[in-house]
Amino acid sequence: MTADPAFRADVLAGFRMRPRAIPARWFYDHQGSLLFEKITALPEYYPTRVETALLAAAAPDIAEAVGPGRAVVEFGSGSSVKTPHILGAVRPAAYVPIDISGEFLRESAAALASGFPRLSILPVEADFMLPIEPPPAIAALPKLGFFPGSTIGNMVPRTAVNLLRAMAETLGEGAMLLIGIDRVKDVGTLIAAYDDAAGVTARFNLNLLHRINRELDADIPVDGFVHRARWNDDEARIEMHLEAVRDLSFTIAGETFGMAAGETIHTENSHKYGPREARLLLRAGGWSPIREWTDADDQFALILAES
Ligand code: AVI
Repeated sequence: MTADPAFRADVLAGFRMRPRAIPARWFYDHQGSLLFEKITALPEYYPTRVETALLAAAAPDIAEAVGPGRAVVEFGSGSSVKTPHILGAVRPAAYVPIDISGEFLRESAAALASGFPRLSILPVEADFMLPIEPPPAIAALPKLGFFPGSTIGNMVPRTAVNLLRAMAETLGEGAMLLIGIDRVKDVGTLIAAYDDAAGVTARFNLNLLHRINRELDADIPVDGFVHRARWNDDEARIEMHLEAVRDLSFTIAGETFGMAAGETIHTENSHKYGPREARLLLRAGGWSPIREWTDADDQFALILAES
């Protein structure tokens, strides 16, 4: 398999720097995407369950606040459980899923088409971190952006603000945005969600090393690493790391690296936001929050904002 040059560059740069770090977006090869799907069904991983229930319960309110005749633009591939709730409630004029993976886009568009046979589905294969020209067919329609899953939490706040601004540009005048944001909560619940008893999140994290071995001609001894999930209170985020359990030496694309026992590779941030911080983040990104829905335990928030 020919490796993605950006993956190769990020991995080599990530192993050369201190502390070592690799961007979380590289988790999602085919195997990683399957493992993430498993994570969303774990008893400890509350975000998917709570957000889906919230969407179902708030759907009539959301439809009323959003009004008729909008095109729904979803950032990231449509999840099979969440998207139908929003499409069923809002009854949009068109649905535009945006994703960097054409394979995922085609799969999710096909799955939705059978449930919404009369809906015009216009997939766009693109990196949604940058402003995108929407398909001409929806140019004149007001838009509702949909960004569930607290994916915004995987970005450091500065990147999150840039993304929110890019979304405002993509969606144009009079747009609204419905975004899912995970809340700060007790550390025990958070750690359990990112270090589950069945070890699925550990496999998800370690799969990054398997992927490097598979795609970058590397010989990392994966059994020399363990999964770690930590709460960073200063940054209000869960961090995932891969920690070397013994002194290690390996090569990646012809370059030799050494790691001492206890050294880690930082592989993911998952920022959590309190109610005020979430609203501040949206405002910094050019959006004014207008409605908010949370579950009874205030675990997760769905926020509707206008540009
Ligand atoms: C995709 N993203 C919102 C997940 C999260 O909760 O930060 C990724 C994840 N990493 C470990 N478990 C789930």
